[in-house]
Amino acid sequence: MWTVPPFPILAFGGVADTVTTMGIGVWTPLKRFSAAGVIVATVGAGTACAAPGKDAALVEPVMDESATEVDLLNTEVLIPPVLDFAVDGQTITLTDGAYDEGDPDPFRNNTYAYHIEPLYADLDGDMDLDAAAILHHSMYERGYQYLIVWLWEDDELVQVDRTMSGVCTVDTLNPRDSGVELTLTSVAARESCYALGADETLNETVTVSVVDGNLVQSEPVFGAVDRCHPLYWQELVTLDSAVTPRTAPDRTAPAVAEPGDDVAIHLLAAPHRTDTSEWHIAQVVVDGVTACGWVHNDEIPASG
Ligand SMILES: [Ca+2]
Repeated sequence: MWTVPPFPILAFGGVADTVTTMGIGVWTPLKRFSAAGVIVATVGAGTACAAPGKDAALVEPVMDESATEVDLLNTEVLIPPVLDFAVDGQTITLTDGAYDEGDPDPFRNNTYAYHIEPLYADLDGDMDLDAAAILHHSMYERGYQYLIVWLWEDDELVQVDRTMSGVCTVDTLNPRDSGVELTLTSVAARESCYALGADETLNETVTVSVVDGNLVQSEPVFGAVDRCHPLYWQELVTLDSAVTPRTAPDRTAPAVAEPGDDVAIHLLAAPHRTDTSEWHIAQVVVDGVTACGWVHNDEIPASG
């Protein structure tokens, strides 16, 4: 199942950081161009089959497609953090779907462009179309592909301030009933393809949705959007199931599994547990399917 990545140059690099907290909420609102629609359908009235007293007017929701009228090729975009969740990303302004920092030093110049232009799906299941796109960042030989998600909220498109970490390339992005499906080549969270050997990547097909404002993986099993494949220097440490892996490094994020659930939880760790991070990515194996989840350091027993 391990495969060679299509090209080895992709890695995170060069995004300026500004201090803030990592939120799970939403970000910049964009302009609204049209209104939502709800139709009222009268069912049964005037028909031979209508039962007496049953001529009720039923509200039948229709998908609100207002988001499709927002210009996402020319807009500000937040570049969400992927390597360090304690910092915020920077914002850039896309013009015709691209941004060039204009640094005269070609070794330092950051450029961004849509790898897959915005498409529309109802990611949070509230009967209005939301948007998703893949934005490719490159700086010299380095790069990263960001899943960018916007929700239609209060008559505006609002960007979710999270993306998937550990992604090398996204080959396809398609709308699904309750999210977007990606076929991707991925690595471990917080790592870059650039720094890896060719055989530490994995091809996957996953569906991403938004649950209570949280960007989550909804298929093939519920979990974090961040990837959790072990690198060549990591080992899997099986944890007691009393821990609560979450979809984000945040105590308020949804639980991937609750203590006592019939799952196996494997921490991705260096052999001597030199990682002193507050949060650690783990594999959560549910019925043989591996999801990813974040485990707080407080829940991990100290290694001898
Ligand atoms: Ca929606």
